[in-house]
Amino acid sequence: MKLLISALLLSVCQGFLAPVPSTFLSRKTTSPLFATASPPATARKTPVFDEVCETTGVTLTRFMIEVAMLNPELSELPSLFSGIETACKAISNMVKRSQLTGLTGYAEGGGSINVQGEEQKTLDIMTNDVLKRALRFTGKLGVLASEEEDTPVDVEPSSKEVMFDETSKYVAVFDPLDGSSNVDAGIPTGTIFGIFDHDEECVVEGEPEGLSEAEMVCLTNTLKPGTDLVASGYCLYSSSCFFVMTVGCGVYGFTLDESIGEFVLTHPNIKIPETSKIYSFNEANLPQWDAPMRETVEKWRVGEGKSGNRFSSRYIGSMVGDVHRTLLYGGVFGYPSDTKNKNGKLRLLYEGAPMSYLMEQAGGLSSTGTKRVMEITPDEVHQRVPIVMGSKGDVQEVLDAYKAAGM
Ligand code: FDP
Repeated sequence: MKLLISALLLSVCQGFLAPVPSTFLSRKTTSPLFATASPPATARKTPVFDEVCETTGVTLTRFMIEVAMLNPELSELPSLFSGIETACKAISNMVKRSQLTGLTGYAEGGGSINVQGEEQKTLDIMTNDVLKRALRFTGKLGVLASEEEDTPVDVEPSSKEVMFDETSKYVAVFDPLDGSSNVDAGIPTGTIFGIFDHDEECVVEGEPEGLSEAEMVCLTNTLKPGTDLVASGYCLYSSSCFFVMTVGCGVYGFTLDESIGEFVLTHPNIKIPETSKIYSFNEANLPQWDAPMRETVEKWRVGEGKSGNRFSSRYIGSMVGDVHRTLLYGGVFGYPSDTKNKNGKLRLLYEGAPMSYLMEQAGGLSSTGTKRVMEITPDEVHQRVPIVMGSKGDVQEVLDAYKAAGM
């Protein structure tokens, strides 16, 4: 097997120069090496591993090294991924042990409110901190924006802390613990991240409150549409801890093997089924949804939609868990616009865009109903966006309904 992997890697490394020998093309190697949905500006290559071993297979670290070898413009991404990976392992542990270590409930006994007026859980604050620390020490981050931070935070490390050549190449946006309102009940939660290129000229010193106009412009550097994402992904803290990511050439899923402390490739090149029988919404809001959304779901309930399938409902109320199931089983997940919340609930920059990138890379669609989520440039860091994402055929049915309604 080792020999086969080396041979395959060599073929892929040589890229266009040497075609992959047909004898090496097994079922998995015939899957597309390039993105079909929303191809990035420069087509990226992804390593191809012919077999996936459960315990000694391809680790995330190894995978990212291969990605960087094949795509020299991403050479600094592995160290950043390694920071995120470490943070995910730490957060997974914190979440798992929270009932025993007293990390449950609201921060400061209640009363700690984030910029969006939501009460913060103890774990919201702690996981935010874990991520910031893990990323700061990679030396690759210029600016961070997070659900738990009011404004983007500059994380230029002091020269003492830098362990690698410091280039401040990327901007990371993340939701440290998505679905945290569920966490004390042991329901799945997750960390979502998105990575953009950073303007290397932009260096910000001092606290966000005292920034010059130029520094503020630097900080709003984070306000980019999803089409500018270099990478995105999530960690899901559930029965297993999963790390699912894309760098623009397919979606790859890794599972934490706790016996060796490594994320191991278990879900290569995830493709979402084109049509499905599952919808995933907070249905209590259905009476307030836009008519096209409401009517489509009402048809699905009774098997009168385009596919004729009678749909089932699956809603955890935790975006990472709901999207993960949707990617693997197919279906439609969403938090649509309603009469009370015109922009739905989910945040564009660190929930909507990174998850849409994954969804499109897996062959699905993600839209507000009238617009591709990936193409929306945020006006502010915590902006919300209505979302309906998932299996192509079913999401397209929603888009057609909006179109037919002249919206
Ligand atoms: P949470 O508030 O628990 O952090 O955007 C956050 C989110 O969870 C998503 O993970 C989830 O999909 C959604 O909100 C759930 O909202 P509802 O409780 O309104 O259904």
